[in-house]
Amino acid sequence: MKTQVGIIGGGPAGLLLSQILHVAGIDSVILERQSRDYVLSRIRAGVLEQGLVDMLRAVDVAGRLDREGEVHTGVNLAFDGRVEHIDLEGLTGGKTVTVFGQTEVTRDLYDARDAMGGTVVHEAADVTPHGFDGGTPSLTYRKDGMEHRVDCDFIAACDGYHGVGRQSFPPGTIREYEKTYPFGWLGILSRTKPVDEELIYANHERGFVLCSMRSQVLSRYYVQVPAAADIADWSDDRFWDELRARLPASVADVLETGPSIEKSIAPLRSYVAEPLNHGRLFLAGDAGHIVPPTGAKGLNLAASDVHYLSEGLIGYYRTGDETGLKSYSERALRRIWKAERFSWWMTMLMHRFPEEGGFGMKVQQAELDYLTGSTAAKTAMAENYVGLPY
Ligand code: RFL
Ligand code: PHB
Repeated sequence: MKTQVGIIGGGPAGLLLSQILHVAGIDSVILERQSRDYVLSRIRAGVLEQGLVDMLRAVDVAGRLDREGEVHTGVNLAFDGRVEHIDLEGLTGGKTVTVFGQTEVTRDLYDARDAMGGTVVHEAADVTPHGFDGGTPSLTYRKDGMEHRVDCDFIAACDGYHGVGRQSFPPGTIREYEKTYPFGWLGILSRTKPVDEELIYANHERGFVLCSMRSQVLSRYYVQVPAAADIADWSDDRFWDELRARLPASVADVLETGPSIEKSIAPLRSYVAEPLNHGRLFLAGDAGHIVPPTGAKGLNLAASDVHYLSEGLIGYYRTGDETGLKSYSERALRRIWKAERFSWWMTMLMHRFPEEGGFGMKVQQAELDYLTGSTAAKTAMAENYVGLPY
C-alpha cells in the first residue's frame, strides 16, 4: 500500500488528523491495533474546548455535536461545605465549553471516514515504523497472519501513551518529564439525571469528587481513590455513599443514584516527551504527553497538536515549504506545557494528599476561598479552562 501520511492509532487524534488531511486533498491510512467496537466502548473525555468544536465544524463532523452537545457557560467549585460558581463566559468575554462525549466524537469521525471511503485497518498487530530518519518512511504490520507494508512520506504516531511511535525514537533522542500522583479516579456512568446543570469539582476532607455528565439523562461521576484501589471493592452502593459523603449537603441531598453502566479506575499522571518528532515521525496527542484529567485537557491537547501538525503537512504539500513541520514540536509544546501547568495546578488544589495532612487541606481551602473571591484569579482559571488560543 502507498499513501502520503501513515497514521498509527485510530483514536480521536488519528481520526481527526486524517479527516483534516482528506479535506485538504491529502491521502492517509490509519492503522489501529484494536477493533472499532473496542475503540468505541472506551468512556473518556467529556468536555470540549471551543478550538476542538471549531476544528470539527471546519471538516463537517459537527452535525450531531451541534444538535446534542450542551454548551456550558460556567463550572462550579465546591469546598468547605460551599459551592462557588465560576462564570466562564462572563470572565472570558464570551467563551464556553461543550459537553459531548469523546466516544461520540470518535463515532462521528469514523462515520465521516467511512463516507469518504478512507482506509482504517483495525486489529493491525505489531505496527512498526521504519525509515523515518531519511526520506523513505514506511509502516509494517501483521493482520490475518499476513505481513503488510505501507509506504508513506510522513508518519504520524497518534497511538496514545502506550503506543509504538514514541518507543521507536532512537535512544537518547527524547527527553521525558514525568510526575505521578498517589491516587486515581474511579469513574462511573449511570442513566440518571445529572445532579447539577453544570460540572462540580469538589475538594473534600475524604478526597476529591467530580460531578459531570454526558446528557440530561446520563451522568458521569468520579471519586478520588488510592493508586492501589481495587475496583472489585467498589460496589455501586459504596460508590454512591462515598460520593454523597464528599459533596456539600445542598448537592448530596438532590443526588439521583442508579445502577452503573460503566465503572473503571484511571491513574493520574503528568508526562511530556520532547521533542515531538524525529525526522519524519511525528507524535500527536497522548502519544507525546499525558495530563491528569482534572482540567479536562487531554483530548483538547490532542486536537491542538493535530491543528499544528496538519498545518505543517498541508503547507508542505501545497508549496513544498517545510517550515510548519520543522516548527511543529516547538509550537505544540508551548501550548502543551501551559495545559500541563494548569492540569497539575488544578490537581494539586482539589485532591487530598495524605502526606500533607490538615495543614495541606487548610491551605487548599484558603486558595479556593481566595480564587473564588478574586475576579483576577477567577479570570486566570476561566481562561485556562475554556482553552488557551492555538
Ligand atoms: P487515544 O485515545 O489513546 O488513542 C490512541 C489509539 O492508538 C491505538 N494504539 C495503537 N494502534 C496501532 N498500533 C499500536 N502499537 C497502538 N498503540 C495504541 C489505541 O488502541 C487507540 O485507539 O489517544 P489520542 O487519540 O491521543 O486521544 C487522547 C484522549 O483519548 C485523551 O487525552 C483523553 O481521553 C483524556 N481525558 C480527557 N480529555 C479531555 O480533553 N477532557 C476530558 O474531560 C477528559 N476526561 C480523559 C478524561 C481521560 C480519562 N482516562 C480514562 C485516561 C477522563 C478520563 C477518565
Ligand atoms: C468527564 O465528563 O469525563 C470529565 C469532565 C471533566 C473533567 C474530566 C472528565 O475534568
